[in-house]
Amino acid sequence: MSDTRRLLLVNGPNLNLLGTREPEVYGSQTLADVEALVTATAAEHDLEVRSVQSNHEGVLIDAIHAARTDCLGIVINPGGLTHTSVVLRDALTGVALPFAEVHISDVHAREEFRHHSYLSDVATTVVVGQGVPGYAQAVQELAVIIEAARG
Ligand code: CA2
Repeated sequence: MSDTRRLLLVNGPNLNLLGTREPEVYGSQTLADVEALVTATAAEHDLEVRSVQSNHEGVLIDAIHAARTDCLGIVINPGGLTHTSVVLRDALTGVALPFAEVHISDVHAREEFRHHSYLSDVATTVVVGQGVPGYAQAVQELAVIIEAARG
């Protein structure tokens, strides 16, 4: 177990396209902006951040497994995998780290197929429809929970 206080930030499929299209749904900020916001917010809580974005489910799962030994929690926007992926759920429950599920858009106000998440009932906290600032909210909520758990 590492002594470094670190969070894993996970962004799933297609989130590399943030800021390039659909600004009416996802805003105009880029993935780099998201990663900078999360890093700055985590630093306020004396936490480092390791960021991963991938369009491949297995890459995300490997990153989550690696976090088991050297991260204190996970902030994840699983993208469309939210609505399909039992294996992502199993990876997150398997590592037993607190995790925050983030959605930029209000998934509950969109198509029916976006209303169900395979993660929400096992997430430590869920932040939906707050735009990119929702990632900062997720870090803050997770940091409080991590501190409480460490005593
Ligand atoms: O609202 C969110 O953050 C979502 O997780 C984003 C996913 C979507 O499938 C979920 O239902 C809700 C889609 C990510 C794709 O992001 C793009 C961003 C800009 C342009 C195109 C795609």
